[in-house]
Amino acid sequence: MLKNDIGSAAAVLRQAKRVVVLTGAGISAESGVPTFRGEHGLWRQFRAEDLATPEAFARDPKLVWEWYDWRRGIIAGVAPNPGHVTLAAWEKRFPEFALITQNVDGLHARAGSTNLAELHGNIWKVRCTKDDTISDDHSVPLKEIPPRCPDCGALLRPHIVWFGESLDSDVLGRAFALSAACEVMLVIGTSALVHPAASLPYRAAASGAKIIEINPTPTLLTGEADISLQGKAGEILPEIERLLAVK
Ligand code: BV8
Repeated sequence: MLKNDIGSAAAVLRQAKRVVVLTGAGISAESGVPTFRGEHGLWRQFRAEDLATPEAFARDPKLVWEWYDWRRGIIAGVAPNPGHVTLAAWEKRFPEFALITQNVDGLHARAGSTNLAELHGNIWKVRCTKDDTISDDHSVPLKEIPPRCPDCGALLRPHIVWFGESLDSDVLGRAFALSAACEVMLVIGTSALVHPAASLPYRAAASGAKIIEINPTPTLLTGEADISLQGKAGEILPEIERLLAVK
């Protein structure tokens, strides 16, 4: 077991050519986006099964869209934090760098990340429930709730993966391939509860990758990590970058 300190993490990363990062809601917490399961988490006020499922949407599309419209309003008012910015810069620092996110807030892309896999979709994209056409919709607030397809009039849904729905097979296949091929995987700001995303670090470890976790609190993954840095991503990531920048 390597030492749980930033210096050890920087030493491991300094040797690495193929680095993959998996993020969850915690990477956006310091931007002001509520996480799901923390004490101020989204699920504290709502029940996931009442909102983030196809059944909930079929039962009450207006309620589900009111929830997403409220979240879009919060996200529209925030900015990427130093954690997002550092990860975007790391696309140039490492010969092979890829970012896999469970987040739907679009903040990694806004920070400049381009080699990005969004496992659970994107809150700024909508999908026609009739023909699956995907389009961008950045209107805040939504022009109408629930929104309808301008072409066919069918309900639009968030282009987001709900519980009980399969992830896009190409995106998931790429995420597993990246996990299997990396030398180091950083797992940042996730409770490591939601599958299949939560199995990616185990896939990486099975191929011999070093696992570095960044999270203020222990998670289901902490016992498996080679290095566990207990703290905030927006503070720890810039600190690691400072150490890597020293030749
Ligand atoms: C699927 C979209 C096949 C909604 C989301 C038992 C075993 C295995 C699987 C299952 C099972 N029972 C049920 C399942 C399937 C289910 C699942 O995994 N359920 C869990 C809850 C057990 N999975 C699915 O349904 C997936 N599909 O399996 O398809 C299938 C098909 C048909 C039938 C069955 C199966 C679909 C999963 C996607 C669901 N959609 N989101 C929306 O966003 O509106 S998941 C939701 O949780 C978010 O996307 C989020 O990304 C994800 C994970 O949460 P986290 O990101 O980890 O956030 P969380 O709040 O939990 O944790 C934040 C962490 O940050 C904390 O640890 C905190 O300490 C830390 N933190 C806080 N501040 C900071 C910080 N870290 C760093 N810095 C800080 N400053």
